[in-house]
Amino acid sequence: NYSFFPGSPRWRKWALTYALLSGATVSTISGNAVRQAMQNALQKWAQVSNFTFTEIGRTPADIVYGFHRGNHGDGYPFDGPGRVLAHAFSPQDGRLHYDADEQWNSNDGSNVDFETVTLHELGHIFGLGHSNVTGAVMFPTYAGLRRFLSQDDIDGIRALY
Ligand code: TQI
Ligand code: CA
Ligand code: ZN
Ligand code: ZN
Repeated sequence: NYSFFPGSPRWRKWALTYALLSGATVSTISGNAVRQAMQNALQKWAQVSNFTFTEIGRTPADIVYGFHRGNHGDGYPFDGPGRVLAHAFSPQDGRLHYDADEQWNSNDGSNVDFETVTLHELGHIFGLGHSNVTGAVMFPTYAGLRRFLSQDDIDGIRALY
């Protein structure tokens, strides 16, 4: 089943803002494709919760996402192509980092699917830990495209909020 972070940290408001941090650039995916995939993933969580999301063109924002490579100053260095793809912090931190050294591609399933990873990392942003349900977005194994929330993910966010 779903899980929460220790102490069940959560957001204390429903209207969250988000912003794309201009950091490392990635050749395989455009800025617009990144923003579109983020919008799609946020929409899927919004459909099953009371959250609303508004993009703003500056920081600070509640959710700040962007690409970083190698050691990027938060104590959790990225590791080049493969293995760690992204990480996110628990509420109410809001940082979501993607490893700029991956073959990100929002449409090609043979590469790392940006929307799939985003859907998972947003779960962490909201306070969900990992699930042991195979097929849940919060199941901690990447196995290609997984762009829809499972009932377990929905039960998790509804139990937390
Ligand atoms: N990144 C890990 C993850 O997001 C980082 C991590 C490990 C983590 N333990 C954590 C983050 C506990 C928050 C709390 O799970 S990852 C997948 C999946 C990763 C993995 O790069 O390994 C996805 C990122 F689920 F497919 F394995 C995205 Cl979808
Ligand atoms: Ca990596
Ligand atoms: Zn980081
Ligand atoms: Zn995870």
